[in-house]
Amino acid sequence: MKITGAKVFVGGPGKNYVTLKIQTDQGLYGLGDATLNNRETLPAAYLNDYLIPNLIGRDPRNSEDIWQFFYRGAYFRKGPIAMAAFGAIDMALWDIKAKLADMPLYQLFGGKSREGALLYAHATGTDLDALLDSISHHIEQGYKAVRVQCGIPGMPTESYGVSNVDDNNKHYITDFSGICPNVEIWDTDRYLRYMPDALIAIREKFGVELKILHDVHHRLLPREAAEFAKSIEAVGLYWLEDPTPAEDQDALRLLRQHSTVPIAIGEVFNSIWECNKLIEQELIDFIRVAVTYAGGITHVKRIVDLAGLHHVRTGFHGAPSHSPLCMAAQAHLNAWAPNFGIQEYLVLDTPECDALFPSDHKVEEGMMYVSDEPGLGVEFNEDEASRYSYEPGSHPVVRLQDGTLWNY
Ligand code: CS2
Ligand code: MG
Repeated sequence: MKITGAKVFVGGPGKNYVTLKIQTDQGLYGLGDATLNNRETLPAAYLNDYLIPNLIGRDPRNSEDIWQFFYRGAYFRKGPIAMAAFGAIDMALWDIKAKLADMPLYQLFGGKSREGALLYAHATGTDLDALLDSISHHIEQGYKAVRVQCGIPGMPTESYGVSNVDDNNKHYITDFSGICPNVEIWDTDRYLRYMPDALIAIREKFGVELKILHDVHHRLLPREAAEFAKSIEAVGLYWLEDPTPAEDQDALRLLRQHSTVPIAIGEVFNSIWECNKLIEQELIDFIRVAVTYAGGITHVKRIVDLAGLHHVRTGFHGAPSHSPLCMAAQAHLNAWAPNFGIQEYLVLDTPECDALFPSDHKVEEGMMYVSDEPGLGVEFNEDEASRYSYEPGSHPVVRLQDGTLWNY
């Protein structure tokens, strides 16, 4: 069996999905996602200029050797652009392998450990009342776990994750007005004074059953993160996400010394070499990598297995920028992983998105049910794809009030 060709498509309904289609001499094809949010043209160029010419003629069943060939063969290792491009190839090769076996992908990992995978949705409000309404809305939809992000009184601009749109599909983390980012202003003191009481009010209103998550988005210093975590112990958070930028991984020890709040980190990681210390030293409780950004199924499965040895559960990244292909790869891992925790999920199933990526993966009552179709269980409609092209967009950048650049 041989790979005969591969094509990259960039674009989608309100998002620049980077979709790879690998064709074989047996008519079977595989699909993968290389969408690196707000840098989408770069993995596409890496695929077109370097990787696809090296794929032609190879046996697609040798997905491990192909992964090693590209990873080691690049000489310069890791990095989000390369790993997203490898990730798309790897996903597509697993798709082909499972189609050859005529099995849904999760069967190749070891079958199902659960029927449905717990999801969490994003609740957001420019103030606490609006956030409480947004949480109620998600509970009415059946969600049992909700990430809560709230506007902070007196903060000069909205904080991370806050949107005044009630349309869950609005991709509030990308501004499509151009390639140059807007500036948001951050004030740690206001956040630390306001957010603990807001979280306590949320717990009081919704009771003990609701799983509450909160994302600090790398904004606190280690000592501040320890203070914050200590002050919200009574809330009983399901997780506190990215309390500090995780480059300085030893800093998390301070947080651990002062609090037992579960910590989730890893959405910006792209290799096991960024996860291994946090996992082996049990400095985190949930690993947040995404199958796209972290080199595909082959590499992420290694991370999941390592995490399983250290009581660390999965909480894969599921921002709106991940295409249904990445979400499908994660759905198959979620069905299997013995150390599955939760999956982030933002509603993707607009009619336009469904037309581009038809599938019967299902979301019901805050749970995801994996498709039983062979392979990843997602199709790609190339006629639909021809309606879309790349649109320049950007994340905001964050500055302190005195102008100092901070972490978005
Ligand atoms: C976020 C992300 O989903 C999350 O937890 O932190 O949406 C993040 O802001 C984006 O993926 C950045 O591209
Ligand atoms: Mg996050």
